Amino acid sequence: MSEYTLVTLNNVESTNGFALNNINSYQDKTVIFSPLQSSGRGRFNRKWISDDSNNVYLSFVLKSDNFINFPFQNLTQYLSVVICNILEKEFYLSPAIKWPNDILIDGAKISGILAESFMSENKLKAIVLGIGLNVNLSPDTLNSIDQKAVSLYSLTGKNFDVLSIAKKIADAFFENYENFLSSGFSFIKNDYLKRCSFLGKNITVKNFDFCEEVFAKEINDEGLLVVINNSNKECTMITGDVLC
Ligand code: BT5
Repeated sequence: MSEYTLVTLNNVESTNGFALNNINSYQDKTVIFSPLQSSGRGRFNRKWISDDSNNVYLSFVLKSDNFINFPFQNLTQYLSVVICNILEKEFYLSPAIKWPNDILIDGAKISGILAESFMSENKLKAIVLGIGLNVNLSPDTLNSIDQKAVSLYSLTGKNFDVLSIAKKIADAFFENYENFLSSGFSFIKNDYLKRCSFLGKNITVKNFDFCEEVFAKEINDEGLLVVINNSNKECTMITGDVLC
């Protein structure tokens, strides 16, 4: 397993924001953890909702002198597989992955992942890979979210220690990180596909403000979603959202 450094904060606006603002203070393989987060962010400027309960807010600082050949496209997918393994082994849940990297329990979102990059002098210097996992989030807060959402607490009625879950996630992430870096998506393809929801079904996809009904054909060897649209044309989705 790769060694990593864990930095624990008490409270933060956003672990991703904190990591990016202090990027020069942290080496490769630093993990920033906070049990509280007041201004979490999602993709496309969306918000990651929290309350005053303890949850897992984690950001991995990943640096390299040479990001050529780095499997960027699949990094969030690698983390989604890590999270699914933990939800299955530690909590006996049956998570599904909604492309590219939302983690759902019975169709309700329990975890989201956001990768951001840090550039300097036109060069990519670091990636900050953030994950939010609803551990003790209250039913009231879950109800305020504009899609179906759950927490470990809402599913089990139990409160959990978030630091120990955060450590399990970081341990599992770095256990196979080097293997993932050398093999890319092929290293996780089977583990990813077996949790993949929506494949072989008609789905709605959204790219910016444009929604379209398509048939979800497959995930290709690069981890991209291949769909067939209404004109019977095959398209590969690189970004965007899958709606139900
Ligand atoms: C994500 O974005 O799902 C990525 C979320 C990443 C959050 C982590 S927390 C640690 C780190 N620091 C940060 O500031 N961020 C990262 P996206 O796919 O855009 O989904 C956002 C959507 O998920 C929202 O528009 C809501 O519909 C829903 N959502 C918001 N908060 C949620 C929550 N706590 N649980 C479930 N769904 C939520």
